[in-house]
Amino acid sequence: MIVLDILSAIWTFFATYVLQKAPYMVGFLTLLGYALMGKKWYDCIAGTLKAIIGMLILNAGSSGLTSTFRPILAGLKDRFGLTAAVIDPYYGQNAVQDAMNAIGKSFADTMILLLIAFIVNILLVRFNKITKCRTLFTTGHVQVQQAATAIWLLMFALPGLAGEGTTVTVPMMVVMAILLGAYWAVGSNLTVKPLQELTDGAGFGIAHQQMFGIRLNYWLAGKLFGEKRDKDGNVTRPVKKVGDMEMPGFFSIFNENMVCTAILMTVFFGTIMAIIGKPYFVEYQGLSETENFVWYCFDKSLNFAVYLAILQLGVRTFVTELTASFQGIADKLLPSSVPGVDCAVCYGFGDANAVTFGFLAGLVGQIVAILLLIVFNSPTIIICGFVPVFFDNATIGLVCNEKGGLKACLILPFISGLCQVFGSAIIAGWCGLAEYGGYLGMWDWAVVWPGFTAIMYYLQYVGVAIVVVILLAIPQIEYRMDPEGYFLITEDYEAYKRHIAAKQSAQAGK
Ligand code: ASC
Repeated sequence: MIVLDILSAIWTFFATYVLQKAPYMVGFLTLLGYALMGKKWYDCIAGTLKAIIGMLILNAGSSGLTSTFRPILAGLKDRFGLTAAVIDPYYGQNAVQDAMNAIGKSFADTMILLLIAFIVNILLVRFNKITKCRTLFTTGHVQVQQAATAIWLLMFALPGLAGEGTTVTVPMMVVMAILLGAYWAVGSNLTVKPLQELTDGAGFGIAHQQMFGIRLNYWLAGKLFGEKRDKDGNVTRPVKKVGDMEMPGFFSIFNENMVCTAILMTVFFGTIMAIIGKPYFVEYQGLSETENFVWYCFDKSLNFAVYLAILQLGVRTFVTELTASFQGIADKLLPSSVPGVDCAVCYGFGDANAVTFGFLAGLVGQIVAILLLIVFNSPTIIICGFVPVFFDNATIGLVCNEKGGLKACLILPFISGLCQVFGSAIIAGWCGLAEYGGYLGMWDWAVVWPGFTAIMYYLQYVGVAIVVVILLAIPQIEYRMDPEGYFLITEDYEAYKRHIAAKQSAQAGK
């Protein structure tokens, strides 16, 4: 008994302070990796601290962005007196909490769910010769948000499984663990190729909330806007990336990321803040009556560039530590694997301006979609939340720019913004979460999960099985498309590039 108590206490500590807190999870993996590589103890400590501090810096940037700009977007709702659901992971989590309270159910077993999910993830990667999964999730905070939304969607689709009692049933937990575990492993695995290409083999995937979105848009960017060659190998459709654009005269200042972000954000947020008006900021945001409102808007907008710079510094601080040490884990414990990390980590790679352009294109898409909902009298109105509109679309924009250039970086995030709003309006209205004021709203949860929910709603247990089979089949299909390159891409990126070049020249020779 005592042994069990001790084990349970250790687990609770680990789940609370490490698994759910990305900086410490990254630190833990760095320590483990370096230890497995047999590094000196003081090198292990130095590397671990650097990884933790880098992640904490990244968090300071991302939470600075969120806390500064979320109230501005949410202010639109109050300004127009809309009864609207805000799409944002934190609003979404609160909405689920309130909705569960309202029907007299409670779900307090997040820790157990995370434990099962973590084990499922490790097993899927450990046996990746069979499963073809190559990524270990390190972002517990998003897993908790997703677990909250998934439980509501499952209870909606399969009320029988939820049972009559006040707590969540064991069968429900099992189904949820299988579904979420498969989604996490398969989703983050899907991002390996786009991310290795973006970072030139830095050695990580994304473990976040737009993993299917990244892969689909990466594919679309290549198909619709990517480089094309004729039979002789001449380029017939070149790709002009954001970073290739040489702006003349005044416009050349846009080549500098900080200046570009500052100017564009001042124009965009300045307009939005002007529409909302000073009284809202006086009442809710601590602006004093006497302060100059134009200067206040200018100051807030400049902070976007500040937080983005902090975020990128965080990435530079920790990424090499994590990926270098992960080699130890890949060699000794989880072959051919890479860590799956927060989407913001990729903002340290590719063309920095693509982050800004992707975000703005997504914001325009969301605003257009919201106006359409209002014009067509939709029963559910959505309001943009900062986290989906920025973190999803900046990530998608960055990946699309790499594959399909500026056009892809603007058009695909714009469409993604439409999808986020329309998808969220449909699912949040249908499953009843809209009434509680929020929905998770990130790309996968606005597009992929509504699809899963519909399959399970109409086909019940058969639907659950179909969703699991679809998920598990995805890495198998990807593997079969390039069996030689599939594991090479994580094991030795330079060799992978040679493999792809050889494949391309063989094809051109045909
Ligand atoms: C999310 C979420 C956050 C941000 C962060 C981005 O989905 O809950 O706090 O994105 O992870 O860096």
